[in-house]
Amino acid sequence: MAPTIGDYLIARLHALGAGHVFGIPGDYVLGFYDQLVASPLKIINTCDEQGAGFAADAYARVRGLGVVCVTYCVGGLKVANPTAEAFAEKSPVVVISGAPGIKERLKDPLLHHKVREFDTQKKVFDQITVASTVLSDPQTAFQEIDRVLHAAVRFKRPVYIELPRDIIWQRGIPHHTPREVHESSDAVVLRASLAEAVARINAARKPVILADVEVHRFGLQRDLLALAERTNIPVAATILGKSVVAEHHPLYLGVYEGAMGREEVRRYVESSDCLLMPGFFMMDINLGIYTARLDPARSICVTSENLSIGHHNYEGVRLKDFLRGLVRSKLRCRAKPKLPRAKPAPPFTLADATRALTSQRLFQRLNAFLTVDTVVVADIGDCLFGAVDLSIHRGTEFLAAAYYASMGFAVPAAVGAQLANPRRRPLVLVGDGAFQMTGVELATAARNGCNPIVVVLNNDGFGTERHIHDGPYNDVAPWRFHRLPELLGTGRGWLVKTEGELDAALEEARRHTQSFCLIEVRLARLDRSPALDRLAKRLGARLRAAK
Ligand SMILES: Cc1ncc(C[n+]2csc(CCOP(=O)(O)OP(=O)(O)O)c2C)c(N)n1
Ligand SMILES: [Mg+2]
Repeated sequence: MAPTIGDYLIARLHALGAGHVFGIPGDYVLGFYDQLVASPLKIINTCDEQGAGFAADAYARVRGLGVVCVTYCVGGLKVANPTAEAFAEKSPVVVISGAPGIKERLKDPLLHHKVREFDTQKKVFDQITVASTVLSDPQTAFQEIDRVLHAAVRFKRPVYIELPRDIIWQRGIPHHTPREVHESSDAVVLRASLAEAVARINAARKPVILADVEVHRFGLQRDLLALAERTNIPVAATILGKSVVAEHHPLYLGVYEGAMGREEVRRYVESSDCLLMPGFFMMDINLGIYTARLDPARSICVTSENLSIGHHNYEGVRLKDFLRGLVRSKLRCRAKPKLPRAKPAPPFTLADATRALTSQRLFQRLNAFLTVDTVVVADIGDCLFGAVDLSIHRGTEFLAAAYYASMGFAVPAAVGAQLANPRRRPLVLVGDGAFQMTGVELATAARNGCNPIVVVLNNDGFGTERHIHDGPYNDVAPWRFHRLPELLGTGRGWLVKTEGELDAALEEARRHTQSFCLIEVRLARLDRSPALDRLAKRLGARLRAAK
């Protein structure tokens, strides 16, 4: 007998690597929640659907597929923002929404949660996913599930599956086997593109690899490393690609972000006569808010969507085939390049324990705190700018929504990241403003045995915005963040104002592994990290020069 549609969906999600489903139920999806309870997938109830969306996004980045399951419109539309983020930053999240049954829709009644038409929510998700479906017909439901899930995995972008509540118990067609889709490159075009790329790279005096987000999403870190090590071509990463290469690797140059980043990295990358840019997207953040000077004529840009070498475009070449093809090609091995090394972070010494903390000293101390088991999860704000200078030990250990830049990502994302890989303990960096949006998801962390260390950078409001343009709208209510454990009945909190207090709190937090730790760090209102300072100064200088 064929499985029910709900069970088939669950089986496919599980087969594709998902072990958890984030969300909040409602009457339109309760039946499917019952099917989930009886399945190998574990339900993670969050405090709010937006938190579930961010958690699923982080889970997908770490594990390859994330799932969020919510009720119709009131839940679904709250997940629209994290889904938009997953789309913009290439994260394969499956959004499952319950919905009124097909039979209930006859005569177009006004059922609760309906906005305008029955397909209003579906239309919204059509804009922010790569594939979407309403499972309205048992005859086609299995194929539809296959089609949509394949798109998530193929394009590393979110998809939407709507489950009318009367469909989940119905059975699909018998003897259905999921379609395995293997897409391969056009062999002739692949050969021609590799020939041109190899010739360019071999002829180049100073080739550089600039690796971005898709290397991580398509799991090509090892291939990238093999390419670099075979040829001794140095590797820089974008902010979105930060940590695709272990940052202690001898061929690692640093984060490239135009004028926003370290000057030596900028100069090295921009003076390259052959830039290989795997998985690179020309977004303003990667381009250092358009301060980047990258010449397309000297670039080899390859993504899951297209391939261009100089001004030549090649159709039908897959990113993986191209990168692996390069590794197998006759690329010449060069002498080890002399790289402009970042000055090693000065060992953190506590000269004066009573000195008031600054953002600069905070990040110096945090740099010394990282281990190979840490995953850094940064929110938007000065915590992200400061985090760019942290030195991440192994691959895949830095998570941030640096491009879409929605505040409130970090705390729920830490829950998703830790459930996806329980061997890593998250270090969450989040501003006071962003924490007020989703920090309550620490309750979800506690409930599910997660133990992130959360550093709240409390600078009394929207600090980043104060540096751009200040006004009373950048103030936030003063919370006693460190007392959240009292409310939640678990976790530990510290309020730190001095270097000595920070030092002690971090060491205690390292030892306190049984629940979450929340370290509220008081900073001066207009304090800023060295990275944000660099950005402000460089942009200021450029603006003056342009006058
Ligand atoms: C959801 C959302 N709302 C508004 C913004 C605009 N925004 C960008 S940074 C910022 C201030 C962040 O404040 P906080 O979290 O305290 O960090 P800080 O800048 O003080 O370091 C705001 C409001 C945003 N990026 N995302
Ligand atoms: Mg702030």
